[in-house]
Amino acid sequence: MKKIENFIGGEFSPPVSGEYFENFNPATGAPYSQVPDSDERDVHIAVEAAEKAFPSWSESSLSKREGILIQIANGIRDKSEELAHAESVDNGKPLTLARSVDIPRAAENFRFFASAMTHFHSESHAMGSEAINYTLREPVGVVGCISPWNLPLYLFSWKVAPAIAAGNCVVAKPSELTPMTAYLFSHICKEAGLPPGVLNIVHGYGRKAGAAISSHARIRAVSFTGGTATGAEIARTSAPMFKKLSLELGGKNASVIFADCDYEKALKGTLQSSFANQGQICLCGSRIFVERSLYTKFRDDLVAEAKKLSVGDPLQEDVQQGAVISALHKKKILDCVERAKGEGGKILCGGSEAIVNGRCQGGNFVYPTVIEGLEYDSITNREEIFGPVVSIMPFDQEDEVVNYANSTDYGLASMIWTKDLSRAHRLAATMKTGIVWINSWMLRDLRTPFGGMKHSGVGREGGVEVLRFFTEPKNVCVTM
Ligand code: TXE
Repeated sequence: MKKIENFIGGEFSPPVSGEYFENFNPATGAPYSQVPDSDERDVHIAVEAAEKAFPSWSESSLSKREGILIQIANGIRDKSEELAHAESVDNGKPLTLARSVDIPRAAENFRFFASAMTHFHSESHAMGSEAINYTLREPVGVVGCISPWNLPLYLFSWKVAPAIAAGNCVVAKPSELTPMTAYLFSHICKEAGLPPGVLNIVHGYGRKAGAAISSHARIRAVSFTGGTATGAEIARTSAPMFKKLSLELGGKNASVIFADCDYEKALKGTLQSSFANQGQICLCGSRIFVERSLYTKFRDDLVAEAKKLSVGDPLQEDVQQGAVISALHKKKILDCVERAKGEGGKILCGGSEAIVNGRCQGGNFVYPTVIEGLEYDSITNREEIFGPVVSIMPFDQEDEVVNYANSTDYGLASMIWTKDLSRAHRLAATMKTGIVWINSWMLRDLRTPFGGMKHSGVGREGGVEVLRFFTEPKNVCVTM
């Protein structure tokens, strides 16, 4: 069984405890690698390595940092097939998805922030002839990055790339459920010439290694993506220590479909937003509101398309739905379906475990599920399920659907499908979400602010926003 190693101070090392735990392949249910069970001692060693690297890295020229980030991007590109395969095995997602989305995007994150940092600038404020203020943006220091399992290398690199581009040194922890690509990536960083200690990767459980990152006094900022409950716990630890915090949390996103939409586009987009990555993307649209005059047709077509999605071995090229992340998560999803039934929901398709024969018979598969007949404010429509499960409902009035869409504690993304441009802009302005897609889903420009309102998080990633997060502004006032 392959043994994953920590990457600290440019070297590969076992955890101080010497203990490892098993990493399971979600598609087969079998353990296939061993993960270091790191604790606060490993995190502390990583912090010391990061602190040692910081003076030289933070003062290195932008062109040096840019060059190394581009080398890392090239390294990911050159190993993309190996990484895509590893991501599929580790996470259960279709290989075709890892190959077309996850791994290219991880390379793009490095390429983008290599360049973005060279365009980053700060402000000056003149006070007539009396004085001028200018703002310096200095790297924060040692920062922590904690990432989830749903888009493993994609989200890990989305945090690490801007952090190091801005001159910080990082202690990072990928999810214990999907550590493999971060491990392979640590080799890429070494080969790319990233100086020792600039990026340190500590593997292990959230409650141990993750908590040690959020509670370490010398880690000055924490960027986290994951569950809302975990985000609250990290905030409880970090806030009294006055750490900078960026929290990207859950979502319960609404797709709002008007009768005047481009029908084929809306149907295809909604199918994708419902079931991509087995519904395990914080941006997935799990509540679908359809204008009543279109409701029956749209519902029937969505159900027909959902039934056509091939569920099976993620390594097979024609499979569209792979495994969900774990047996525990599968149970959570199926329990949510039972709860929906208890709330009066009617299962139009799916609603059960999918049995996949052969190599994957011990895996964690769930059929794409569409539920009808739930109240907009039912628990099913308020709580994140994070699986291939959507609820579909009709609406009559624009005001009514705005109220429905905004009725959850979450506020990450919303999707509006209409050809009426005035209505689209009007609705975009009323949505209490950090992201609004009009006639698309997951169309991403890395320069834009990314993140959510309400319980979907605090702060924004992406473009200038994240470079501001990973730097401290300092105002210098000079009298003339
Ligand atoms: O994520 P966790 P879980 C949602 C989704 C899912 C739920 C729980 O609804 O069902 O969250 O998923 C680390 N201190 N999302 O429990 O635990 C952990 O090791 C510091 C939404 O698997 O939040 C991992 O690296 N770190 C989501 C990371 O946090 C801690 C993506 C995320 O794991 C920690 C994933 C602690 N006390 C789940 N506890 C999204 N927004 O995309 C855990 N971790």
